[in-house]
Amino acid sequence: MTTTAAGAQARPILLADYTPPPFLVDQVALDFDFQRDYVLVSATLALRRNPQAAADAPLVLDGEDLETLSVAVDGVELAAAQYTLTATTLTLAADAAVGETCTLRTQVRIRPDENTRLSGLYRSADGYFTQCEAQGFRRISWFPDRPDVMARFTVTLHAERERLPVLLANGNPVGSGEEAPVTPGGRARHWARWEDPFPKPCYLFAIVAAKLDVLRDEFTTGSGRRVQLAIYVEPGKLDQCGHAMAALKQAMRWDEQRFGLECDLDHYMIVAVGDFNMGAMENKGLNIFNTKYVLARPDLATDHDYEGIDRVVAHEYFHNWTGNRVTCRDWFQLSLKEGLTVFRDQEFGADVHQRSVARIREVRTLRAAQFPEDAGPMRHPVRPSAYVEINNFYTATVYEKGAEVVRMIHTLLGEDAFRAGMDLYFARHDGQAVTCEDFVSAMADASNVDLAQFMRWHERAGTPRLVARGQHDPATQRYTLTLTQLPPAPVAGAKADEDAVTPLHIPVTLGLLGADGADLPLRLVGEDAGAAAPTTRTLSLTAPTQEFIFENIGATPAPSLLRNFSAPVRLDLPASDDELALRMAHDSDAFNRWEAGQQLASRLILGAAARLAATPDNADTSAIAREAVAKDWPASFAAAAARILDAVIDGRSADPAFAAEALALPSEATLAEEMAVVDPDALFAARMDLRRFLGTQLSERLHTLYASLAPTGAYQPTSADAGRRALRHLCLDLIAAADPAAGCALAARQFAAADNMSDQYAALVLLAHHGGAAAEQALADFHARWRHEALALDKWLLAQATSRRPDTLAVVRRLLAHDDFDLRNPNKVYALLRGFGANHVRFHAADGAGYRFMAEQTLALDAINPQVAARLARCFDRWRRFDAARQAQARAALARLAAHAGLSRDVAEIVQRALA
Ligand code: B3K
Ligand code: ZN
Repeated sequence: MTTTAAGAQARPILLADYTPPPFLVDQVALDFDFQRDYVLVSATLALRRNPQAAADAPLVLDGEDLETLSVAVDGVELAAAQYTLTATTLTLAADAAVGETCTLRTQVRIRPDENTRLSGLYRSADGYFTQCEAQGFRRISWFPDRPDVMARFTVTLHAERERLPVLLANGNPVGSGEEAPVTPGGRARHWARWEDPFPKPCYLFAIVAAKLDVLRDEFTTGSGRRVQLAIYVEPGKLDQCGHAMAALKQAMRWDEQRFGLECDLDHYMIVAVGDFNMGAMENKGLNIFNTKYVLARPDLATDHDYEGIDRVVAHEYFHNWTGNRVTCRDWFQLSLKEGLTVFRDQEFGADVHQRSVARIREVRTLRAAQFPEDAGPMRHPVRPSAYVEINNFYTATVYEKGAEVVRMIHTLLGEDAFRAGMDLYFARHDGQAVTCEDFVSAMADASNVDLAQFMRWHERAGTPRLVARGQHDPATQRYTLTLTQLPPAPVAGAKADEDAVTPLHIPVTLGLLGADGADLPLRLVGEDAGAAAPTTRTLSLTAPTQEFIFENIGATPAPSLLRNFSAPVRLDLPASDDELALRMAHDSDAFNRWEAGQQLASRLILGAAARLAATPDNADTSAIAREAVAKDWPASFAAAAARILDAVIDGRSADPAFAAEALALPSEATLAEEMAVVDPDALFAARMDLRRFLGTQLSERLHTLYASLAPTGAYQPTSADAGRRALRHLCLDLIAAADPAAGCALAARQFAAADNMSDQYAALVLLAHHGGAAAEQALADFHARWRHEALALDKWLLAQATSRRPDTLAVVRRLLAHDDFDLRNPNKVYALLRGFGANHVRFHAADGAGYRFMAEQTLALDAINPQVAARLARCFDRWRRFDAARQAQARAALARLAAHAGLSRDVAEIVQRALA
């Protein structure tokens, strides 16, 4: 055995370098022996040379932090000279008797108790859990750790019965029993064996050995197959699993009805764990979930949490087809499974909740997270072409923009042809590891729609711009709409995308509104005059510029473009305030009704922020500055908002959830993207003042609604009830914006009286923004009541970290030392540290204290959990968009990070891109 040092400098991995795996694994038998301080892992791999690969390629396996005890081929232990070990590879020498096929057996020792990265096998509380995607399996055993190697797994687990009574793995239980203690008179042990009948890539491998309670249920599929369902949780939490179980069954039924996809398993298990890097993981038949997406009880989970559980449970279940049955050839294709599965969970959410509001929320997230990513240092196409650390590419672009790309195909093809495309995709590729092209080809072939040009969406980074100009000709009664696509705006520090000049295929769904706000029939010149003209239709923009001429348009219409947000682009369409108000009131497309209001609000806030920024001492939000802003708020905006509230008050609109979305102003992060130089203080002051203006103007209505929307019965997490609560909380927020004393008094009462976490948490957040004795009291009460509920404590941290109060950083620093904070727990880090990073005005404080703090915490965390640390480092993404003084502070903080000798590959990639 020879040992060499690991490659010092991480090189980027390129999509262009893909080659098929030299060896395939047909079968793998794994044996886990849990001892007190370590685990022995024996792996027996039935290997076969891949006929698609070079015939003389050596056998190289991936590994990380493995203590190799033995290596044997076909039952014969290898001599040290017959293999080479590095920190990350095991290479068999040419004379190691690896022929066309062989059996390789390795034995390693791993130490999950010391694994703070939460990748591979690790310990959390009283048990052991795994996370293998993307490359965690190599931290468990030597293996070709790549998704295009799919093997059948048999897993045997051995452990002390008392300490680790539950032993789980993917697939079906095939045996279990007692085992003799390790030492005579020692603790009783047991074993269990699982067999997964489906070949799978090792990133879908999972085991659990822990002390857990279980909630069981059963689901009978459309064709009569009975599936045993189980949700495993920390002892004592069974009363918090019911909602997740109901969501699972609802998702299983929905996938049968909407996509004709049935569960292929006999056992479907979900295990909840409190230490988990992300939301959940779709391991075949053995999903492992962050407790945040499993546990719920009315007094502990908000409406938002309940909906999150629905969506994530569904998402992981849907992966069983889109991801597991058909998986990715390589990690560049990640969006093949993630974009598609997000689209599926979005559609599930829309079907079971409220479609229009679901779409609005999706676009809010896209604009707050993906648009900035697309315009910053981490910008990358839906299918990236290079990465240093793949875990850095589980991004809003791969997930959310990836889902938009799938949605555009759905829009272009229509539901029936899209479904035919899905059917063809499974017919062709079931059991395979494939590429984004394979998916798009199935869609094109099933529909006869040419998607060759559309494919460019996968390769293009940045948010395209769509310029729309309309011209009405009274003489011919024609309306000409000229659509022009422009490449994404150039990004500071990034080289221009040379390819961005070739046009994309952009679906533009539109309507035209008459003066009364009603939809006009849309007939393009040359179309059959006899057929009924639709009032909403989708145009395909495929050239750089195209004209669309509509007939029989009597007067200049108000165009309603990108209905339902038909493409993830930035729209440049001039519209007067009056036109926006008309669309806000009348657009038949709910999304665009909301959109018009958002545009109007953005325009007002950005205008005011610019005026404030131009006033000296703009950090001053004193009365004079506020008054200067306030004078300019138009009464028409308040009137439009009043109409929306009136419709709820007088019962014309049964849609409080929509009203809440319509009245919620765009976030600072979204608005900042529209500023040439971001002035966070001016932005904050302007946005706050518009809230104050609305609160003042609508005061009576807000109080009326706050009272009339009060809960009438026991809490139900239905979308109807959640919508009422959302609007009521918004009313309270605006009341407090206008009259902090009155708002806080109401909030304190709501906090004390609440029988559910939604009401309680909304009140807590509001109080935390305002501070003072009532806030202190509420925070203390909340902590005292929920000190034994980890997820509630996360809320307690988050409410403080996101507080608008000027002393928030000092509070966050104090909380770092609190017994209930733990840097090793990702949920705590996300609540306190990432929560603070998302606190726009406080994180971007002019003195750079927020930046220094975040750099320091990123570094501390990097030594523990690089994946989560890299996510924290992303807080710096937009630093170049601020003024010179802030830039200097941010650059210095980033440079300090970059200079750190032991920086992980994960954080280094983020920091280097930020500084590039
Ligand atoms: N596929 C996982 C994400 C894995 C993240 C690895 N860093 C969860 C999901 O998207 O369903
Ligand atoms: Zn996913």
